Amino acid sequence: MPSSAQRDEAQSSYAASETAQPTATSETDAFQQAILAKLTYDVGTNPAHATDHDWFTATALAVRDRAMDRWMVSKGLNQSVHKHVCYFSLEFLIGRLLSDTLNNLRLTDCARDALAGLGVDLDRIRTMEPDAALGNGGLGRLAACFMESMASLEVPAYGYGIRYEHGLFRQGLSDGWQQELPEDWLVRGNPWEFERSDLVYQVPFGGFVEELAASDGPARSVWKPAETVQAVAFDTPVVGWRGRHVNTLRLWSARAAEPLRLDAFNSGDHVGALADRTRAEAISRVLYPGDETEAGRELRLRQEFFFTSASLQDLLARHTRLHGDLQALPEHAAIQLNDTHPALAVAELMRLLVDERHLSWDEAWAITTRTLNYTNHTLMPEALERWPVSLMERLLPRHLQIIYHINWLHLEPLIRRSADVELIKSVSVIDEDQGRYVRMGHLAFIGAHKVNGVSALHTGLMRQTVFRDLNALYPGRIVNKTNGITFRRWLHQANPQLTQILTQELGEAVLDDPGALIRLERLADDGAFQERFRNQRHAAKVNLARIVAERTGVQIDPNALFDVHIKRIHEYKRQLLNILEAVALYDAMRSEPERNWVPRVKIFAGKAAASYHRAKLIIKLANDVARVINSDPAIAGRLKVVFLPNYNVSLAEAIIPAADLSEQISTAGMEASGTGNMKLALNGALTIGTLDGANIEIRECVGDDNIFIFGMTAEEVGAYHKAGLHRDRAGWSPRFERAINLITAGTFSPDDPRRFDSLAHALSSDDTFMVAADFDSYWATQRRVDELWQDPFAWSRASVLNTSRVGWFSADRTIREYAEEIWKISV
Ligand code: 26V
Repeated sequence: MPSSAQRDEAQSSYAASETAQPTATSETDAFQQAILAKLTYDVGTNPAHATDHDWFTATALAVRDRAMDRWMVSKGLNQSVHKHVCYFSLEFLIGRLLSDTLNNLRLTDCARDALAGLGVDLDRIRTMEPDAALGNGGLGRLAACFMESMASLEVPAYGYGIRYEHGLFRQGLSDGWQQELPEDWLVRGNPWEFERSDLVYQVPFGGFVEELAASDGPARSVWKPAETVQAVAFDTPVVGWRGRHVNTLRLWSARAAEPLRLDAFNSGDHVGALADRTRAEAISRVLYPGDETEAGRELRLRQEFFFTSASLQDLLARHTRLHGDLQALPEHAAIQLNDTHPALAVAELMRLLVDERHLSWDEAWAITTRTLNYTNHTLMPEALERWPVSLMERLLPRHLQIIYHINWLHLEPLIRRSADVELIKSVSVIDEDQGRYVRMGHLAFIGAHKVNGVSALHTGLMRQTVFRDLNALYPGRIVNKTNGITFRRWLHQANPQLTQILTQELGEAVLDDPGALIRLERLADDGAFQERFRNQRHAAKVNLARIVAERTGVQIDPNALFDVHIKRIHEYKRQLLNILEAVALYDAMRSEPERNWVPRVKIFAGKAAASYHRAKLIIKLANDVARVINSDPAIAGRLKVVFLPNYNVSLAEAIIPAADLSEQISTAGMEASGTGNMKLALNGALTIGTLDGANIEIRECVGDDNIFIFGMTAEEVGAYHKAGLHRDRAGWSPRFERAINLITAGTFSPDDPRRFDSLAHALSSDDTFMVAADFDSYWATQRRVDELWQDPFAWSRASVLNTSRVGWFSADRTIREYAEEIWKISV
């Protein structure tokens, strides 16, 4: 961080403009003029003809202008300061930026008034902005929260990633089946970004390596690539809280070195003339939606190397320009690898330092391992990245050599002290069990200064499982950094009504210090306060009910318990367990219609990877179950099931403030952390969850009485698997059996009674995710939820206590911990 003298100097130009604060109205007038000028001179229209989208663009451009001075100051600061962060991530799931930026610049009211004066509604035009969906789920959203938090804490940082032309697919539903539709966020332009057409790096691929003998020293390796793709920078300002600091999100777009082969074009081959260009530009065409298919894998590796190489070249160019001496790189930059997607950074930084800057191997290795850090986000074996050696050899021959050498230096001491073969196999970067693969997690681990997990449980499991032997070789390298969320987006902006109550009760300070939330505790038992709290929640539920009606045609009662399960659809996240509970509840309601059932709406939203057939079948099941339950008069609307299509950041912002119950029911040991769990608890939802990921830490904060924990622990899941019990359906309870039978009897799919047989069969032959094993505990816990709901005072108390006690999950806390323990930057 800069010294105060540095900061003062860097900010002096800005301070001059700050001294003459305009009055509120003149500020509104000025802003109105700015919007009109943008509308006329940049959008090229006038108020009489402007569409909502035109107004959005003009407003965004006017807002962006307000961040420019501070951006320039911050940049100056970033370059003069001791150290900055480079956050390398293949995903940034940003969502919309207008409200975020307005809110952080404290310009929301000003913009609202300015637009109102022009007859334009801010809340309407803000929905014109497409979500920047440059990510799949938790990992990408975490990167977006971290960017906002780093800017807010004035941690100098660059986010580095890919400017995908098409983000995550839009999800449509056709007869309850997921359809993937192309996403087109850039078609109408992106008012936030700046194309830096002068900031271009060459990224090489393929070819071969030549060994050049040198008379005066060791042979040098020279990579002769077959192909070069250009990386063009696009910068987006990331405005921190109160506009104090603005960081840069730098996304790379791929461009062919030669846009057109004129000879081919002139000879009439109009398609062939563009072939190289198409191939090069494919790199930044589309985000990978999770689990890759074989055919697409090569492109994914090209994406990973493309952005890693461009980002490192950019960092080295900046460092050389500002500081000269490469040995000092670790004092000026900390690189955080968001999962293994940028793990090639280990080999690429070595290549740049050794081959291109002619440092010795040992010097380069010291710099590399002092600069890089790696965050692991999953231990699921099928999600651990590994690349076939053959593919790596073809695409990145020099990197494969470097990786082999790194691996040799890493294994050689073990071989020398004749460590056992199993140990050597387990810590080797090359997996040779079936075919030969490069293990990217191992590569990142070996090349990193610190390696972190994202919750206490997950970090513990890293030490015990995937990285056990590496942890023993490099003790102390693994640290925990429990995830966090930015409260600016997930509380202040998504839930202005709750925020208003908080500022009224706790003062404006609560906006700056999440720790202040704890002072809400004293109001948890206050009847009058509870009523205000409930009214605010009710309004959010009315709003969600409107959205549900618009998008699904289903009418839901805002007085019912809103039970929310929103996240990617995956077997380990166990949406199936929740649907089965809905079926069992439906069954129970039908058998005892006279009972005093708690009215409940089960709300699902989430996307399945396009090639994940079972996840897509689960979506179909949710929709089939919903159709039957919602139209059955026998249960008198006391249970409703809805599947809201196209879950994204913006939809999350509408659902979260309206949730009463938060479903965090992953098989214990499988969800690294979760962050939706934090967002929902912060907004007053009670969690029903397993002892998994950050749920454990949420329980520690909110207290046992204010969370519903059920099911097996991670340890018990392990033991259950070991004993083979997951293959035994003998333990099924009658209630679970009945729910399964209803499904396999075609109750919900009369048009195709066998539709869900594969799901039922999987549960009975290999219940990997413990759906059957945890069902009874889940059912019983849901009935405890019903019981508490029937006591509005007790429920509201627990809800208020959730909001007040989860301040610790602010991403500001997480970033402070990274800064202190990993990056060595003082905040
Ligand atoms: C998992 C799997 C599981 C098996 C098949 C394919 C597949 C593909 C991707 C993933 C997850 C990738 C990494 C990820 O997004 N992890 C999430 O990171 C969040 C932020 O740290 C964390 O809160 C989530 O628990 C974790 O799943």
